[in-house]
Amino acid sequence: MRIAITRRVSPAIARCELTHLERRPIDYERARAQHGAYEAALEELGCRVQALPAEASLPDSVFVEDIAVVLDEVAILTRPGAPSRRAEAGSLVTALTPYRPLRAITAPATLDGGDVLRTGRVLFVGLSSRSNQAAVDQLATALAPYGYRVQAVPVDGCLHLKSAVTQVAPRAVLANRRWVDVGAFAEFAVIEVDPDEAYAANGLLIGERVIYPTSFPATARRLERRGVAVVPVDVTELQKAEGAVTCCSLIFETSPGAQSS
Ligand code: CIR
Repeated sequence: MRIAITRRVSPAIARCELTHLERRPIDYERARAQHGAYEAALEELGCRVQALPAEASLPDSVFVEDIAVVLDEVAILTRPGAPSRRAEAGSLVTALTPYRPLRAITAPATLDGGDVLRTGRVLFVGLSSRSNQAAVDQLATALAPYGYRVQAVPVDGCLHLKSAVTQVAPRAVLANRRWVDVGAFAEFAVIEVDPDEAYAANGLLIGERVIYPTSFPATARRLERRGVAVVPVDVTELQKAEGAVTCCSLIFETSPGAQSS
């Protein structure tokens, strides 16, 4: 069975971290409704959604992806680059414990899950304002026994590696080349975002379909022309918090050895 762990939008989301965006008012009720529709899309794609309650004092806690990297054999708790986000781990530890043994990234390493793009047995890890080389080294050491290779990828101009590139098909990635050198992804066909849609590289591949924001219609058309089936979701309020579609869930298979994405 495929699980998607989510967390309901914090009533404090207006105080979220922002790095590349200007602060704009966030309509909390609308954000909650959009998040609910996102969870419905996860269910439509076969996930059993396990929704954690909102955390009143943790503004960014809806973005659960940043707090853990869940692999088939083990889950790695990150040490988020923004200190304000480090308390988000608590309830996720409780949620993940039944499914995986847990390991943790420790200081001086910092890592946001948004910087980790897994394709098969390779983890591409963004070197960003949130994630550093020490985290790459710790991940490589922790995961080598399971046969994973960890490859650092510098990102520049955006928050996370997965702001710049995500996998959208078994052999294709969607990328904004202004923010990442796609040389690391030589085994993949590269679909480029529309030049007017800089933030459009984040899609969430589940099975054979991609949950994708309605706010990037030109890039969505590019995906569809390349045979990628898009499941549209309106996440405009979460985007004001510098969030995207991968960051609102942790998706994995319950049975060991199954492919998680
Ligand atoms: C932050 O700056 O940490 C949040 N406001 C947004 C995190 C988005 N996470 C993601 O895309 N993986």
